[in-house]
Amino acid sequence: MPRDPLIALVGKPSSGKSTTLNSLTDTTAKVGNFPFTTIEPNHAIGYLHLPCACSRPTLPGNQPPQPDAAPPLQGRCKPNHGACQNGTRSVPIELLDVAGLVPGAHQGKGLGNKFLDDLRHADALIHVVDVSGTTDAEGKATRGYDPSQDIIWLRSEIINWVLGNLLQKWGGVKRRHAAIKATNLETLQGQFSGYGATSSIIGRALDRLALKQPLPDWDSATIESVVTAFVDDKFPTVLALNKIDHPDADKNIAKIARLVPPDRLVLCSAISEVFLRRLVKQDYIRYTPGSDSVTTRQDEDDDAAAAAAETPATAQTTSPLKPLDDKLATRIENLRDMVLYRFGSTGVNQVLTRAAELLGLTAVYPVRNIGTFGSGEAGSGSERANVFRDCVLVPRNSTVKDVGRKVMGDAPLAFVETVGGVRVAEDEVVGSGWCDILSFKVGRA
Ligand SMILES: Nc1nc2c(ncn2[C@@H]2O[C@H](COP(=O)(O)OP(=O)(O)O)[C@@H](O)[C@H]2O)c(=O)[nH]1
Ligand SMILES: [Mg+2]
Repeated sequence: MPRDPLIALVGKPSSGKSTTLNSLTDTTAKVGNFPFTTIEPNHAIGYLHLPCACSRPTLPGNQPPQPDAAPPLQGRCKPNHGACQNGTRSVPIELLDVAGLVPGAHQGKGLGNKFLDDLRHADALIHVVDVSGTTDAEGKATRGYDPSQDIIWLRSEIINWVLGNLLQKWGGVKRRHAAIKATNLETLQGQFSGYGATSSIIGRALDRLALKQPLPDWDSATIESVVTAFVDDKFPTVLALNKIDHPDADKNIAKIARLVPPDRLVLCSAISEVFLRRLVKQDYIRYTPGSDSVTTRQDEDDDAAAAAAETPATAQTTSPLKPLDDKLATRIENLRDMVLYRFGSTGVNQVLTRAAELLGLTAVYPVRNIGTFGSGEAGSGSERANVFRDCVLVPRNSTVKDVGRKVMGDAPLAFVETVGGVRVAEDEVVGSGWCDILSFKVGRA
């Protein structure tokens, strides 16, 4: 059955991996049971924020459109996993916290080879980079370190790890390749299957290189170029430039931005997100994760006083939030200035969104009843109560059939319907807003 996507956080020690992971996993939204059966110790569940199908105005159930009224389906959207708030859905996604990597990791430095092995099943990486320059390559405290170095050496550690594993066996690989008259693709697939590589990933890497010589004649530079092309395709990487709240961050960000394509970069301050969410839990502030605004008791009291001055007849209300001491008030003021006003948000939600974009993840909503989008059988009375209970994330170019296998397992499909009861072919490719609400009917057609 197709696996669920897995995104791994990598980086040197003290770059902020654990803080970033906390900021992605600890959501204030209501959380259901995890959809994943086994959660290993270094695995966690993050939440990807997406516009939910329930808020599409064109869907039956949301029509006729009423000006200013929320789409009626939104009020009945009750995800089994994650949450849906005002049409924004939090979809659970599995994350892997890889222990800190240091230069020389592929040779075993800092147990690096063991940690690299954890990456085998990752579909994408989030490289958490400390852009404050206050930690060196080993993660020790310093000042003025150039974090663009980390981007270079970490990528080469991953390449050298895969390369080392391949070269160890290269003699035997070559002999077998010649003996069974295998194609390059077949031989490499055998070698790279342990990294969860598909033949299309390996095929793309080989196509890009357009190599002329047969595999047994490859020199070491050619082998390295094959591994590099494979790694870049198998482990697409988002750079989470973390600690943007630090005064030294700007010049380091500017340097990295000159070296890396913009779709691979996200600026973030994980510690700011963790701090804000803690204050929300303690009733000090109002803050919606991902937004640029924080409201304190002082703000609410000021607003209430202004409102009362305009309409003196109404009684002035006081904010239910707790008052802040000077230290907290100053910290929030700094965070507003250094992070929220300058960058528009703490950035952590975009880190995950960007990784999902690199993978081309599409949200698909399997429903029992294509007329109501409910999960109950027609006529059971419950079919209208809850809509869009399920949402699965599938990779780019997945077909209706792929989704069917993921949702229904090996059960034979009679037919599949989408919005309006329209039948769809099993080889139709699903996309956002296209064949992404599906009802699978089991049995003989
Ligand atoms: N200024 C600042 N410090 C951060 C940020 N994120 C993490 N840190 C600090 O960096 C240190 C290492 O963080 P941690 O998450 O444990 O790093 P890990 O070793 O990569 O898991 C801790 O002292 C954090 O408080 C951030 O966004 N800004
Ligand atoms: Mg850690």
